[in-house]
Amino acid sequence: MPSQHIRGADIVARTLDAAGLTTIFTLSGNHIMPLFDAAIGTRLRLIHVRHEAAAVHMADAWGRLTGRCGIVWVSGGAGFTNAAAALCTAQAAESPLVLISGHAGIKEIGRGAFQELRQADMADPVTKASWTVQSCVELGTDLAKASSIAMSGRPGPVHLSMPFDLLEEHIEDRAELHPRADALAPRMLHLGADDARQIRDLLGSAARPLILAGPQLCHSGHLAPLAKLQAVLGVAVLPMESPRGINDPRLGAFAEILPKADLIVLLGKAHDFTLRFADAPFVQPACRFAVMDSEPDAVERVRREKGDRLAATAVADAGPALEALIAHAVAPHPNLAWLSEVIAATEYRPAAWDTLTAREPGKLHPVELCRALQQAFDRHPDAILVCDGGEIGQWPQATVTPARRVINGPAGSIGSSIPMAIAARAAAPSSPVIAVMGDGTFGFHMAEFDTAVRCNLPFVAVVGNDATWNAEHQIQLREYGPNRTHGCELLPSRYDLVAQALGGHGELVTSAADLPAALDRAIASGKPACVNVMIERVPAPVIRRNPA
Ligand SMILES: Cc1ncc(C[n+]2csc(CCOP(=O)(O)OP(=O)(O)O)c2C)c(N)n1
Ligand SMILES: [Mg+2]
Repeated sequence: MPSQHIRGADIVARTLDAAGLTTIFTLSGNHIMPLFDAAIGTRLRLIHVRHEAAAVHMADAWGRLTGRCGIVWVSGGAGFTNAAAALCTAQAAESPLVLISGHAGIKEIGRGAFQELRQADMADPVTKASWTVQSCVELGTDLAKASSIAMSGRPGPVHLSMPFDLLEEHIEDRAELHPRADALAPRMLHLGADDARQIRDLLGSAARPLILAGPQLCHSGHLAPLAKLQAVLGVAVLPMESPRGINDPRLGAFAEILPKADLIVLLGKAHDFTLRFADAPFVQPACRFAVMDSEPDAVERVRREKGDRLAATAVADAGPALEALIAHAVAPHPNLAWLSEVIAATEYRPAAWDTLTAREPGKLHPVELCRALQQAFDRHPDAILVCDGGEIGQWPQATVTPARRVINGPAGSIGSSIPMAIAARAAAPSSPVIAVMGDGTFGFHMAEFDTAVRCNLPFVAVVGNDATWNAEHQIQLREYGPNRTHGCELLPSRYDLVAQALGGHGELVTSAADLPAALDRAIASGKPACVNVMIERVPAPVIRRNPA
């Protein structure tokens, strides 16, 4: 081929390389082998996995931790459908990623092509945008558009199918095939000065205001500005990224003071189930609202739900709105007693937890597990916490205070933590990564220990092993009675030996006294590790100062 010609797949690889999007989470397949070939000679690094959903979870965690778009390559057909299952986790967590799927050749569509499937239609409900590239000329510019959409407004996943024949096609090289760097960047919707002042004055006129920040502001990079906003306004700013919503154990006894608020400012935070739809008795009927959201539909939803109690609205991105509110702050809110009351409620944890121990021999109570975890985070302040899975996942969210964390998020999906931990290590190569998950959750992606060993991306999976799908078992106990529990039992399996068998480090822990040293050994091993901790089967905490 003459040198002035370029292959479609090379356009894709070079676009990613030029944009610095060089970490690719992928699993091979016929349709994307041109991309694998095109990666040779570029800076692209392929982290190739054992299940396509894991690649999406990795890109999701990567996006949340780096603030840059995660990139996934998967094959067409079943490779794509496996990957698609993980998109709703990233969508609900407002995490930017581009899923590139291989696809039957465009010339073969409708003719019974191998793995022919309406992939773009399938991904549509779980993405911000989803389409099939229509010509080789558009491969680079469509990719740039996909990245920009993923990063803009409320961030989220975008899916792009790239037909095999377009990736293989050779066309004359020319400048317009290669998008400029700014074509991949997000389009920002800033909060105007008038809107910022209006919200500020509204906050000042309320007696007991609260600011609730949505999932995208819970990602690394926004936490310091959120704390700053609270400091300059003297108004509590609460990050919300848990499907447990107002009962998120990270927010302590927040649900107890929420009904006292007379103004709730939703900063990129959806009016949804996590707030119990902000209805009484969770929120007082006279409470007013203000909304800043990049999506006009999200603003309209609050208007529909709350009518004339909606006191101010602005269509603006959450990140820039946060900065504008800080810039326009003048004096702290006069009701500092209210701020203290909110902080006291959200920081409240039952004193009994400090000394709680397990009743059953050979097992730990989850708070004992978390005590040792907190010590590990004290020793490694740069460590990243990944939390997942059912009842056990709630305990570290309540009690461990890492500088950076990734949780499965509002989708309430389990299973993502092993891939997310691997991606966290790739994003922060010198930081220990500790992922806490249930035994059920461990099973979803345990083969990714192989990926972590191969790619030298160590992390520690701490399994709270109660030999149960306990979150669902607890529902059965509560709703249907102790005689009607079934279908949620698991075995007390040796997941530590699974890690060992795949080339990692494994520890079995059956007493609280042994856990700190086991965690130390796991971190020091420099290998992907599993600390398999036998725990009691207890319900997750719902924190109240005055339990009913
Ligand atoms: C993908 C997915 N499948 C099923 C569920 C329902 N679910 C939520 S928690 C849970 C049990 C988790 O068990 P485990 O990981 O062992 O944690 P535990 O609750 O036992 O602490 C299940 C099945 C879900 N949320 N997401
Ligand atoms: Mg369990």
